[in-house]
Amino acid sequence: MTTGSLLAADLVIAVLAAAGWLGGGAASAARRRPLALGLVAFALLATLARAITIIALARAGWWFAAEKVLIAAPLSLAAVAVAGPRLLRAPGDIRSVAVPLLFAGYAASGGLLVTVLHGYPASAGVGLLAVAGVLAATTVTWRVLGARPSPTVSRAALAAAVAALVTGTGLAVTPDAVTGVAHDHGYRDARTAGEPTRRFTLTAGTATVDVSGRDVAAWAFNGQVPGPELTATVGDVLEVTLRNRNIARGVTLHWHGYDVPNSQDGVPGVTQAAVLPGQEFVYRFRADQVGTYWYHTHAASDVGVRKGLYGALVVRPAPVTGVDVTVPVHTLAGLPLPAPRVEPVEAGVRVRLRLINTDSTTHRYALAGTPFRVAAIDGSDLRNPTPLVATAVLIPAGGRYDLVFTAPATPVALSVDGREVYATGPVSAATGAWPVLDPLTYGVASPVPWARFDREFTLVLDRGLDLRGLLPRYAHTVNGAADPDIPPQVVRLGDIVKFTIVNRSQVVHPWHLHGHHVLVLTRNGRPATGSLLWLDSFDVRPGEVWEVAFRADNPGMWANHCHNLAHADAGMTLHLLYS
Ligand SMILES: [Cu+2]
Repeated sequence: MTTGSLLAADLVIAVLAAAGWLGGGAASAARRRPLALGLVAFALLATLARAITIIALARAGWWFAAEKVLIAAPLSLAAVAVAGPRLLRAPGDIRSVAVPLLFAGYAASGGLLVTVLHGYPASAGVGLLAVAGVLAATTVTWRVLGARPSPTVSRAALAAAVAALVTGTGLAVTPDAVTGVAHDHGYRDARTAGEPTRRFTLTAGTATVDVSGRDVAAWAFNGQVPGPELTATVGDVLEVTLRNRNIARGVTLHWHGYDVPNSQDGVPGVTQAAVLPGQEFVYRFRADQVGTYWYHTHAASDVGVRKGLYGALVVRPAPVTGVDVTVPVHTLAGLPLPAPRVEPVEAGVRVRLRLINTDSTTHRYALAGTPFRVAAIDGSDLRNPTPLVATAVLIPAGGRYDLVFTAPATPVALSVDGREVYATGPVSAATGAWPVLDPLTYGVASPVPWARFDREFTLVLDRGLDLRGLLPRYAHTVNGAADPDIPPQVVRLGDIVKFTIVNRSQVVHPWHLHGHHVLVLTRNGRPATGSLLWLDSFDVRPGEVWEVAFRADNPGMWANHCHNLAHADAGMTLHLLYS
């Protein structure tokens, strides 16, 4: 079992245990003895099972197993200790165990609420708050059921509540704000020294586009979704004029995976102001990285990208031979893009498929009918990639894979999540059961260029209630805080920086640092053994721990966020800052 599935199992069992105790309490209050006994037996079993999942999580190296033991376990144990003996004494009136059973239920629910609502980091204040809540609920129950509340319990509830308030509850801690930082970008400008300049104009506006025969209201560059494919030859200067016709929330261009100078990065409020209707902005940078990339708006990025403000950016080495096809995958108004494309290719011709995932969730790609190699990931070539047969690849949100093969005499077909998007002829292949490539073990290793790190940061990805704004929100958090309250990570030019990224939540977080490519060191404690993997987008699945490193060689203030853009919008955005 993976840590992620253990976490999911632990959550389900915790819910069942809480439901069992609460149900048992309610049944005994209603004097329904057999039902009460059955539910209590069920709750006991679930509580025992929970002990097993927590031990398994600890053995799997899960960082937060201790916290489950510190908060959830004492409450569960207290519940069992209070309710168990009373039940075994087999009292005449089963109603007399209702309060202890309900206490057990409140305790189990309290532990669950701390995990789900508060998230990381659990503090003494939060623990005390949970205990106070459980004791208060128990006191109220006592009164409702007509018994006299125990003065001990009432006093304990009061004491826990006061202690929680005194410790500041950990809920009201305000981390250092990002404010007061001068945006002084000593960026690498694209100085022209006679390089050819590739000029494009992208005009953002609302548009009605045709997707599989249906009219869809979209936001589009130059009236099309995806926007025009921007291509260059390495060494060219790219000059892209962005105009906004009528997107009221503003637009920008972010060059996803392209390590441009900070001033060209297109993050509104960080590197530039959003381009409002009637305005324009000219981006200019040298195309000095070959490979497959994409561009998208970073203003209101969740809705903007989803509605269609994106396109491919491909920088090729000269000259290009063979067939070179870009496949940007997107979901527009629930409809999949691109439309299937069938083009015969002569046997023996080299084919490169540039797969781009422009959605906010992972896609599964399968190439049937030929052995192929993954030549590059996120624009970086892999070292000695071996041929793959009947193997699927998973591309994270924002990620790119270049698949290469020599066209066989028979047709080949590429499918995304089982839907064919590109083929050289009719192919019938069941690809759903194919194993998935692990890029961390693919290709031939080279030595990691760094042995020590100048700075190390840990990012714990989680969910939790964010109470700092006007209205509470259930945010996606990093280290217990949500944007704009997550302190920036400050580095100096030339530092070798290590990030440890831990996913404590129940959902995948595709991580994306702007302006830099990170080298994958380990995943779940196991070193990457394949070709050096330089990524700009990687899925950190529930329960996973990734260690990645990069050289701080591109000064400025850079967004560092989840590329599930709804998550980024709901708090999961922070910044990397050069001091
Ligand atoms: Cu996320």
